[in-house]
Amino acid sequence: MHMTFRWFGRDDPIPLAHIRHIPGVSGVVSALYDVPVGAAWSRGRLEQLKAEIEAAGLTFAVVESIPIHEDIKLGRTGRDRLIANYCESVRVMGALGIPVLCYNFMPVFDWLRTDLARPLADGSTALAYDDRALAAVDLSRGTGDLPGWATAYGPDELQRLLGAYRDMDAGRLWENLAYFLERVVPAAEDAGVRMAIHPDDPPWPIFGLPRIICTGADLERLVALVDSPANGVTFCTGSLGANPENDLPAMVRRIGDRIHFAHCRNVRVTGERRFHETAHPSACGGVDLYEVLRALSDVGFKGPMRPDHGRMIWGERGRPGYGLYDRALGAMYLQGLWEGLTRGTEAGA
Ligand code: DNO
Repeated sequence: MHMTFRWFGRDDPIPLAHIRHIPGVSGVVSALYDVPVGAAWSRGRLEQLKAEIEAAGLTFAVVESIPIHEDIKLGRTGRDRLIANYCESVRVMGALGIPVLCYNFMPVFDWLRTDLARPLADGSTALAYDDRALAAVDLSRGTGDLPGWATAYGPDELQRLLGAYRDMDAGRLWENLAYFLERVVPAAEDAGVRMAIHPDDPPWPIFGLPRIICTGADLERLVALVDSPANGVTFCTGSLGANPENDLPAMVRRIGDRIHFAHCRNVRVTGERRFHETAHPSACGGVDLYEVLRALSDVGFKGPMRPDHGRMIWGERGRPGYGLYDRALGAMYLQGLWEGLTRGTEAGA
């Protein structure tokens, strides 16, 4: 395992130099955030980003993400050209030696929360989600009011997109995912890139849109769609852990060497489809990170791991979930667990 840290590029208030101060963090997880969805990434731009990361003494470990155009998810005419562009971006990554690509296949919205600053008992704030609050969201105003990092859509565009998904059920979404992977995974194999799908967050349908990467069975179906080591998973403990029926360590053991990236964070489930995020340690939330990491070390996980969302603490302001302080504490906690679990074993070598 090697510890990494997400960095949002020059717009990120956290400088790379500060990331470098976190003991043990060697890699950066980043992306070209301003390329329009569907366009191929330019080698020159990615090379520049890589050079900037390396100049700070870090490596470019993971691209998170190259977003997938809605026409691919919808299976519309024109998807072949968009998929060709996607393959080109994957080839560019491979040519620069960036080995892992985290992506998702969630219709319209990426991860979503209904509260960006829920006060916790310790005086910090954290991201929270409540299905009842989601039901009250007025989508006729576009995505502008939504707390999350969805691509921004104006009211008309959003209504058109939601309309296009009206007839889309989970079965067709799976078909479109298979169509995409059948074409992109061979390109990834050739380029030496490992694809790592991010589970749906939260792991259930929202706004009536299907979501298909929510359970252990879904992850197993995903890796079987194209049976190649290049077709793998980002194991996100917070996304999957929001559904108390998911047995995370068991899932790790079943997916095994198809886990190419680990996102580690903790959540406390407080009701039906209701949860808030917490500090990383097992004692702070409902996810037993000790057991998840034990399972990861047992399956010989050697990939990048990153501390996922943290609380906002010590008066820090900035991108909710992505402050420096609590994620840095998370990175230290996770490395401590890992050292304790793996010292003297092959995984800890
Ligand atoms: C949220 C992130 C996700 C993730 C994408 C990957 O904090 O984990 O936005 O980057 O779903 O495509």
